[in-house]
Amino acid sequence: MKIRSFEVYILDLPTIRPHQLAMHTITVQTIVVGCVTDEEGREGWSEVATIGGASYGESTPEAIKANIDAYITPLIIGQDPIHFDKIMNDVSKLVRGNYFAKTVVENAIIDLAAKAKGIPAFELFGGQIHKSLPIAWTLASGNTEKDIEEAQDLLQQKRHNIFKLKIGKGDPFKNVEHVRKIKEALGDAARLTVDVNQAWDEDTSNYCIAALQAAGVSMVEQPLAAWDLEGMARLTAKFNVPIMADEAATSIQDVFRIAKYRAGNSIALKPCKHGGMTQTKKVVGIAEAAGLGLYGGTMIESSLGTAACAQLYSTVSDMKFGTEIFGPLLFKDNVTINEIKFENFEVVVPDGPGFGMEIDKEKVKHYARVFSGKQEM
Ligand code: MUC
Ligand code: MG
Repeated sequence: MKIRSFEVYILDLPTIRPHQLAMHTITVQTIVVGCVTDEEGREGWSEVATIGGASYGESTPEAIKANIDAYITPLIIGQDPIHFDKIMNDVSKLVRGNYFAKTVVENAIIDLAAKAKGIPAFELFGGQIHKSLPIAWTLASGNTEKDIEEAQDLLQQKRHNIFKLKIGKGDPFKNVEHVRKIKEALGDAARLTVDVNQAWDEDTSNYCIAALQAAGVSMVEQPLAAWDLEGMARLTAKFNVPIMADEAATSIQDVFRIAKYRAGNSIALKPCKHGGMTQTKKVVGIAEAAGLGLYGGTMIESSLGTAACAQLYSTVSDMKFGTEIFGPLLFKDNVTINEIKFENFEVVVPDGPGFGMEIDKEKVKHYARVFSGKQEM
């Protein structure tokens, strides 16, 4: 069986409420969906999400699609999907960076290869260790009372007992007070983490992390700019609360440098940042060897991309900080017929063939942007 075609779609999916980050408030989340077909007519599907155009990272949806269409698709036609690592190795010789684009391509090929064998994709990564994983929710309404209410409701439903607060926007000192009040209201019933999304300088971090640590926060994600490894190393050495690298932890080489200089003592995994599932497993290896704590991160993918993350994370032995792959719960609608289950504070790892999700082509068509060129499914 050989790869016959690769199509890329850009979809805009509305969220159930505004989701406020340091650089952007999401009301419509843009995802990029890939579909690979083989000569027998079988299909593999993949998804990556992006946040706020170019404001979160360099890979915009438009660039992902353009670079796959122009530079990656011609390299994969005629190849055997089961050789997904070899295929991506060949691609990487001619396409630098472009980690999100490579993830769309590799994940679709993996979905196809696993479906053709009638096995879940995690079997191609050594087998499933966890059937379900702890799942955090992000409180990001921007309002203290609303966030407390939302958290209490979710605790009662047994949906989440880990909450992340996005505190990179606005006055850092007011934001720390916002976190302290939420922690006080929830007490020991929930674990609270924060994500600064690179918004603070080192002085602000020194003051605010001390206050967050005193308030009982259990992890601080990416307080400084992604480039500031030295500053991250100083914060990691200074505080007991774990400091997590997210935007800084992209390529395997970047993660190696973080490990070497201890520029963070934990890493947020996201296949899209690392360039696919194979690269993510390499990141896991580096982190395990260096004693860095792992977190199953998200770019807020819908059910399709979340299933791929869940399957890969289920093959990681120790996910110290659990996961945050809550994306499907934030969307008003999904592009798959089946849904991912969330129960007892955990996400249940899909275990059907491929990523275990059945694509809803009508939904893909409905939410896809229309281009002047022909788009067929
Ligand atoms: C990020 O920076 O971690 C993940 C969860 C969330 O609310 O935002 C994303 C991005
Ligand atoms: Mg983050």
